[in-house]
Amino acid sequence: MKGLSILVVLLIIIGGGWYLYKSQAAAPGGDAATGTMPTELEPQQVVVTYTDEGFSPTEVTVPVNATVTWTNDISGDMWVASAIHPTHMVYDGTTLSEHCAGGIASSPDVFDVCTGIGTGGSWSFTFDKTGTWKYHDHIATNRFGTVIVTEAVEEMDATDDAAL
Ligand SMILES: [Cu+2]
Repeated sequence: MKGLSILVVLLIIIGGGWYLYKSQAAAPGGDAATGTMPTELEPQQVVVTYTDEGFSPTEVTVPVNATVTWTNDISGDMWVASAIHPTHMVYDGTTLSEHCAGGIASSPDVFDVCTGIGTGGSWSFTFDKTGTWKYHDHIATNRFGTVIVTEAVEEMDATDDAAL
């Protein structure tokens, strides 16, 4: 019986020692793994200028959670809104009358200015959904643009390469 107790104590000591050895041995690998982990991407900022020729550039490609800012360089108002005119439902599934009640966007996730932005003014929107998002000027409905929102995979690969 005494022999068994000693054996159990020995096993605990050896087991504990092995565990400590394993955790310490694993620690440098863990740190290295953390070091090569891609750091969280800065949200990209992209500017689209609204000119007399339309949106410029007409199409932009950004990683998810990027913010696109439209600046109005025309003499009239600019009203950026999700496709499809006149309902503007494509981005978030709600209609213009639902998400722009009272001329104010019902949430920051509404891809619709919901009002006219005057000359020199700007409006920003952060895209948290991947996809190809077409938009137009709700005042001059023959003016179109596209924002392509991608997963941020390419940027992460670049970070990994830089770390190696
Ligand atoms: Cu419209």
